[in-house]
Amino acid sequence: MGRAFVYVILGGGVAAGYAALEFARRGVAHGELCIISEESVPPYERPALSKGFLLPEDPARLPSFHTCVGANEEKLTPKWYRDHGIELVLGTRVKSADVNRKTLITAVGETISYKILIIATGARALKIEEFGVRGSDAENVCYLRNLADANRLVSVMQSCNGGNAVVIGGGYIGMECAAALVTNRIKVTMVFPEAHCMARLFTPKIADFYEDYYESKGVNFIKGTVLTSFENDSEGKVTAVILKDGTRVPTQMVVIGIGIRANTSLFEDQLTVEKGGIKVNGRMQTSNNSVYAVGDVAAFPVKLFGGDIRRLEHVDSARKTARHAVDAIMAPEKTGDLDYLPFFYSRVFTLSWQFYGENKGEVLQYGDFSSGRFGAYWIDKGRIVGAFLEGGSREEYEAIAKVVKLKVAVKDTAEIERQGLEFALKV
Ligand code: FAD
Ligand code: NAD
Ligand code: ISD
Repeated sequence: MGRAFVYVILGGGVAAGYAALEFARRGVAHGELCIISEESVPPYERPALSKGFLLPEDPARLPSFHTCVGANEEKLTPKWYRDHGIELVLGTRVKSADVNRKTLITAVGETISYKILIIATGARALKIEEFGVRGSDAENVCYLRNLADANRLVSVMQSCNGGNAVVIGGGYIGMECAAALVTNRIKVTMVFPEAHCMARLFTPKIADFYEDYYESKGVNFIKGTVLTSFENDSEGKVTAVILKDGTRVPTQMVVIGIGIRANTSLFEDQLTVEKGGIKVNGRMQTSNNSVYAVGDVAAFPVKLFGGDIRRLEHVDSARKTARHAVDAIMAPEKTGDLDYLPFFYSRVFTLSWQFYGENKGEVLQYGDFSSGRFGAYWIDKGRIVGAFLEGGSREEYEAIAKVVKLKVAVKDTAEIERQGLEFALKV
């Protein structure tokens, strides 16, 4: 058995949703496009899963956060796909791909062929077993990547009300889930190997601000160590975590966020892979002309970084690379190389920050770190290459984005440090 399409998007996450919207805008004909997804629902805004979805009051639930509401665009409901003649093949895992034959084979043995393929398979959460620790399949241990994980996390949280949780990992998932757990009246201990939270991005001073804030909400930090084992009760539920330094932390639940791996495995021996992702050019085209890759799985040249190949694990990049691939496919003569400004953000409690560019070179920090009105610029080879701001307004965030986009030259670092945000607002 088999079906044939002109365009197939493999993966039904954020990038797939934004690609579908762009295909529709460019007038894809009914029956030409299909999205194959292992998930049982159409594409949704994954960032909502660690924010609105976990709220104790009036939590976000589908269909409210289907793509593309996160970018203030249309909401693509199941009806939208039907109305646009876009086939959704949901609850379906693709188990093999052949880019020479232009075919995909699903777990139930169906062959789906394409003329053009967009790989949008995203990433999977790393399991603690990959670090030599056993037992994360216990019913009160949670990961968070997809809707099924989020539903499970909510149900474990509900059965833990007023209790304790251990959060393993001090990155995005760890920080956002810890805030959500506290909001759900659960007492949190965070455990991570680095000296401070968000070590890939924050400076020690920036991290201090967020750690102090979390501590004021009752979060306890255990830094510089890792989990070595779980302790379980007779039903297999985790009752405590044991750390490398010997500490035993009793707990009713565990949330693990220790990074991701891009889902490249179907293509590793067929397409060029770099930086843990599928390598593409500025038009999101892989080493095979008929195959494009977008979102978390794509490693693409970032013009702003001199064409360096980067794999970015963030939603803005997923949205923009997806749209760019469709532009390159549907309007090749009018589409050049993507000129992307890397953008990262988070929202926790009443805090909210944005970061643009890269955190490379010398850092200049400004503002009032006690009141939560602060920011930072990163300067490399005499130019601003990165900018961070907590609690900014839309205009202020646009200003810091602009100084990075323009790579503004810096003559007097002391003066920029003194001016702080004003410097960006004047550019
Ligand atoms: P995904 O959205 O992960 O979609 C991949 C899809 O491919 C999934 O539907 C998956 O089931 C499917 N798939 C994979 N393999 C197969 C296969 N073999 N067969 C069929 N289907 C397959 N980024 C931010 O910038 N800001 C945030 O606030 C933010 N919050 C986040 C919160 C959470 C809880 C998570 C998990 C991520 C968050 N991110 C955030 C990251 C952001 O969501 C991702 O960068 C984005 O989802 C990537 O989009 P994607 O389409 O490439 O991958
Ligand atoms: P991450 O890379 O942000 O953080 C991983 C963390 O794991 C590290 O900070 C480290 O503290 C910890 N770690 C690594 N090895 C460990 C070990 N052996 N034991 C204990 N801790 C260990 O990854 P994440 O937080 O898991 O997030 C997963 C993905 O979701 C990322 O792609 C992230 O970008 C995305 N996400 C983004 C946002 C956002 O942008 N606001 C929010 C949620 C999730
Ligand atoms: O970018 C995002 C984000 O942070 C969310 O929570 O998209 C979602 C949507 O705003 C949810 O509606």
